[in-house]
Amino acid sequence: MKLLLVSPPFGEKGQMSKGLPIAPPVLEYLTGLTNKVRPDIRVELLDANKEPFNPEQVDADIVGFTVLTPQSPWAYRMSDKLRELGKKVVLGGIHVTALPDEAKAHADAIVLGEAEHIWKEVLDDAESDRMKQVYKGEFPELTDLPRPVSNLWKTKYVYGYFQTSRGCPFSCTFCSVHKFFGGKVRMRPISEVVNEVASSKWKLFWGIDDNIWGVSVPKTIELYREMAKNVRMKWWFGSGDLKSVSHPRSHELLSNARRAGLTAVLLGWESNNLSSLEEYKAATKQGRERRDAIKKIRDYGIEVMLFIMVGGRQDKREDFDGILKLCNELKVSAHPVMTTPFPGTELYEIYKPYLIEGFGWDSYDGNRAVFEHPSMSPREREEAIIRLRSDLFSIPKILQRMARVSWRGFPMSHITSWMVQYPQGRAFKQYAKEKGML
Ligand code: B12
Repeated sequence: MKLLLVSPPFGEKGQMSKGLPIAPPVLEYLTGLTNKVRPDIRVELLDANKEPFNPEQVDADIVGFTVLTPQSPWAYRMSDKLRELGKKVVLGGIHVTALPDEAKAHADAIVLGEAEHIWKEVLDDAESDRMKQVYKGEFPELTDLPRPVSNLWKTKYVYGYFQTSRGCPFSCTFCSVHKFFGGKVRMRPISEVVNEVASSKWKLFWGIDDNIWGVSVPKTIELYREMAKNVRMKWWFGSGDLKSVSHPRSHELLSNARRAGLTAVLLGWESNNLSSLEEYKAATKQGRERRDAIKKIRDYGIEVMLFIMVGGRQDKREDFDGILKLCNELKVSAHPVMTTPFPGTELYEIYKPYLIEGFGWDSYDGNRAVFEHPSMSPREREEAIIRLRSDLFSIPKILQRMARVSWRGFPMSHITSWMVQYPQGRAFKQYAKEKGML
């Protein structure tokens, strides 16, 4: 049996984001899982951000799509066509789990939650033509996970990935993770993570944990120590909370992180507006001294980028400029996204009465204003975020920020600083051009 796994394109109407440097982790992982449970099945991968996808040319018995919310309209369209052509389609991922009834209408089978315990049964059933409509995954223990398979790509990437944990103890209202992966954090055995990274073909990685150090500071220190000992000449970046940086063992945490190859961290600043932070239930994970945390991390030679939402119902017009001011003061960059209430989250329920009709899921991409705001029109908010992004990423500003990273991180943290800032600036500019704002 032949299996094709597809990662749908990001972008409003399914246009390709060719520049994405990250190999889709989930496809590499599902290939590893397939090889483990059904080694006889031939797997092919397709990243529709980089390669055109034509259902008529698919040479596989079964096609699996991984689906995030903004990808769902494209994935559904392609699934419908494939099914007309007699192919079997399986859908999985966060959006499918959040809205199973919607997804079910476009597939022979859907997989809810994590696939580890259920994938063999899906493949066996597909082969013997008795697929169920819905398969429910469980929260697996993260021991002995299959390794990602990185050698099937037809296109080029800069970063591979590794994952050390799933689940999150925080329950921020905007985030899908708590519900999907559960509030109990599961960690992989340290030796398995270290061996996987050490033997991977990749030199650069995205550590895709939701919080690279917030799960348990002592355990994370242990992980970083082992990485520093056993992984040579590999570097990575990831997302982290601010609170852990004020842990009594923060010196050990940060010095070992640097030695383990951490070059940059995307810090969950979440919002610059305190009422929004409350609405997002994200205040507790911030720590009290969030500005000091940034300086502290950089002093260890690790670059920082703030992950910030803006345009929420509690935000004000001046919050857009506030982000620019914050970044200019701290000489730090940010990745600002429009507040988006994803289905299945608490924020979705809070914002439901204000959602604007006529927006498809492809508009839930972090660029569009999909709900009514008490004082700003959707257009005002969309223009404000485009302006903010283009103000943030001029070349002199990028260089100024790079210079703020301590020389302890030279050269890889400085290179990473450029690599996470410059392409983003270019992509934001391109988007502004498409919207007729440049
Ligand atoms: C890596 C990542 C990305 C990468 C993707 C890289 C790539 N090329 O694919 C990038 C940076 C591109 C990205 C972008 C975005 N992301 Co993102 N991302 C993640 C992250 C950190 C990890 C996902 C991952 O790869 N996990 C590893 C794999 C192995 O696990 P998995 O995907 O969960 O898969 C398991 C199951 O879900 C299931 N499964 C999944 N797919 C399938 C398919 C089949 C057929 C089967 C059987 C099973 C199955 O099986 C797997 C094993 O159990 C998650 C956070 C998280 N914890 O999930 C957010 C996350 C998925 N992202 C999210 C969001 C919101 C976005 C953006 C929209 C952000 C934005 N701009 O606002 C953009 C989308 C871009 C756009 N313009 O549309 C949300 C999703 C919300 C939603 N409802 O869709 C998440 C959950 C973050 C969050 N905290 O809420 N992201």
